[in-house]
Amino acid sequence: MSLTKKIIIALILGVIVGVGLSFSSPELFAPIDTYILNPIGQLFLNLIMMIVVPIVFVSIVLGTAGLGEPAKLGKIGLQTISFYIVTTAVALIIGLGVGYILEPGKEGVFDVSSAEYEAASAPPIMETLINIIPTNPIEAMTTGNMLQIIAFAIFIGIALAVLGEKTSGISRLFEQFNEILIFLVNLIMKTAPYGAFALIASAIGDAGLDALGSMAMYMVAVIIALIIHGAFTYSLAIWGLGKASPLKFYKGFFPAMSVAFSTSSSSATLPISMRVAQENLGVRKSISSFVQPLGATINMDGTAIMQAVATIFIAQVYAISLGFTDIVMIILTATLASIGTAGVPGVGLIMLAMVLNQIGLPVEGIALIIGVDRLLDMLRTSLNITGDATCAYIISENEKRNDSKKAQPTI
Ligand code: DAS
Repeated sequence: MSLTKKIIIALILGVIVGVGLSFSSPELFAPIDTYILNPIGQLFLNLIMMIVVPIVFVSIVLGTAGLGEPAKLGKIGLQTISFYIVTTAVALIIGLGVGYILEPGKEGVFDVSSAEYEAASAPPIMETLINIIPTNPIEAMTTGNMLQIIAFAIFIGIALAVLGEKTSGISRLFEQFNEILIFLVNLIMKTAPYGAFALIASAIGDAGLDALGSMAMYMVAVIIALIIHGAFTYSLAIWGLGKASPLKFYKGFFPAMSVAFSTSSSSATLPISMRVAQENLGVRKSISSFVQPLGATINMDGTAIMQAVATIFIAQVYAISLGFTDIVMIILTATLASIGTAGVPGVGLIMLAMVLNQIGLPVEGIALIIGVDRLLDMLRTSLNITGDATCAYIISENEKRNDSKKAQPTI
């Protein structure tokens, strides 16, 4: 049986067990979660997080060096950043539109008097952009500062590309280290069904179905916006920009989406999403190794959609009307905010606090949505990594077409 089928079965069983546990008493759920589900889920997460920093560093070095001359790196980099910014802005507009149309905040009767939320501090955006260049690359690696790791790896990759033969031994070393990491990814992937089962059973069992009731409209609004963005924006981009088949893309990329769904972490899923993009979709290694790690850190369309819907929802619950400038500020802040945060579970809420602060909405409104956020995080993380792979797929398909045109003999 294929790994994809095993993961799908594991997810279905996980949902069934999770729903069953959500009806059970806390006395029954707690020990099952503490001694079975959580340890299995955490072990799986730790296994993939163990190789994230080395695989991001080595992939970006090889990806950057593999692109060859810095001019090509500049071209691919510009295409990548532009695609990420435009699709994030589109995601926000879709989220805002669905939030205005469905009005999730007007449906339920929400008791805001007891709502309180301590926003985790997030660095100002300008500070984040300046700090992309690490003063201590080793510290960046030990602390898992993904943007700084990526920046340092790009410099190393450019040096290897320019120095060429002089550093061929080092390049070979990176390539052999990459082989080791790919072997470990394949080994860890074999445990994915078990990890997926445990993580989703624990998340659903913990959220409880009562939390889903009052937040149903909010969840429906987020899910509809996620589906619209995935089904239309990405499909249109693959078809229009990549001249490729969206259906082939989604069929091939599904295994990575299912791992993102169960881990709720773009960073943790990165090793697997790169392997799946390269092996199932034929994305060139040099492009996948550059575009996807960058995207896992700075491109989070699913998160942007949650932030847009949540902002409209909180404004509606507190009966605060948003003007045109507020809407523009939401789009700008959320687009920039996604650049500075790593792809780990729950980071979307930290960024949401930044957006709410920026437009003067009560941050304690986050307390209303926190109960269902873990479940929505699974879905939006799947979309986050899909946006990264969409960009890599489009660029790779176009590069292949350009190269084949150049190879054709001119008559
Ligand atoms: N879980 C985050 C990620 O890994 C997304 C989020 O928290 O919104 O992409």
